[in-house]
Amino acid sequence: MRARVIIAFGLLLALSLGLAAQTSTRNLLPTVPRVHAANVMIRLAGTVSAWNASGPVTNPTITVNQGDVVTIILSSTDTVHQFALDLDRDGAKFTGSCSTGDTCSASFSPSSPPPPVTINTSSLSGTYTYFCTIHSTMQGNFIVNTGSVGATPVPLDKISLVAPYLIFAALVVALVSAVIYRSRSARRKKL
Ligand SMILES: [Cu+2]
Repeated sequence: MRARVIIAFGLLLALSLGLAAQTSTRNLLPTVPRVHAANVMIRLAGTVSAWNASGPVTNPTITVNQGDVVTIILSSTDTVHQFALDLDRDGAKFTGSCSTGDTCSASFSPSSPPPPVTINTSSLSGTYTYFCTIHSTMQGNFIVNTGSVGATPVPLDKISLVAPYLIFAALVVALVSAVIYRSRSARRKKL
């Protein structure tokens, strides 16, 4: 009779331990944000009529996620061009030295492609204009999306995280109960 009470008590203890562990981890375990930042490479071929004039989409809209590091590889198919991104959105047009607050390439021709232009978008959001500082026909949008960056939490499978500990606790309780039961029945036999 006593043994049954002990075993029942052990099982109850294991159950309550499990419930306690499950409840306490519910608020302690953080959710893990998704990471979207990536290295993005864009190729723009300069032609007086448009960027990427020979491609399927001319003056293509460049869309990236905030946090992406964008590398723009530039080339020219005809004459001298200069890539610029109006980062401060002041709309200023210029040629040669880059306007303060913007990002530009060097001037380049078919025989002298410039070093790639790298744009870190971690503090950018919304729509910017990229253009050729020499030809007004070469202009497109550079869009930095912010919605999907680090914003989608992934819920953790909390039960599977604590399950090994619950099983261990239940085994310990069962073992202790069995030992107590055996020692008690041995003592009873002696009597
Ligand atoms: Cu140009």
